Amino acid sequence: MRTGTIERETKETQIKINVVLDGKGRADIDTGIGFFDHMLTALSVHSGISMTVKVKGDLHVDCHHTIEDTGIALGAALGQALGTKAGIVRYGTAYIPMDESLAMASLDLSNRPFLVFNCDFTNQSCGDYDLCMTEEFFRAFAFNSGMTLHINLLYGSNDHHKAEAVYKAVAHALKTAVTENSDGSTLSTKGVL
Ligand SMILES: [Mn+2]
Repeated sequence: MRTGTIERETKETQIKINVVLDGKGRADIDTGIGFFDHMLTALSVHSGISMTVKVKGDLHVDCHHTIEDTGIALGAALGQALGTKAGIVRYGTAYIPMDESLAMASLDLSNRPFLVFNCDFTNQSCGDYDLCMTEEFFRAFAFNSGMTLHINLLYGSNDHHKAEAVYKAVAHALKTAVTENSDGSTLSTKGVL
């Protein structure tokens, strides 16, 4: 079973994360930020990656450290579960609509961390979740898992829908990319990632 476990503690956040690439997408999420829990639950359920995410952060400051550090730890846990990244489909791309919004995510589990993020929000926040943290979360997630990640919001007007479409698009792209290939080989002209 491909699993990753990360415990990370700083003066700003205490984080315990476990991910299992089992195709079941069982989510047990508690970050103290309701909308972020909603997004991570979508990421887990739609990727098929079971995720336990328990975070105690300095929310009396704001949500920044909690969300960014969760991205760091969740990315590290995914990277651990993937190991050398041999034997997987490697690439995934998904277009996901949510009502009036349409998001596209395309990713490569390449060990070449990169984030392209094209999504503007109208409002500052959804609940206690600052929408500007969406880009910070995915940057931390991509860089700590070894992923090239492109996110484009093609159109949309409702910020809740836009964010949810983005998280679900990443989830579906990830579901494809982590799928084990038939012969366990590394998809690379170099033979190694
Ligand atoms: Mn929703």
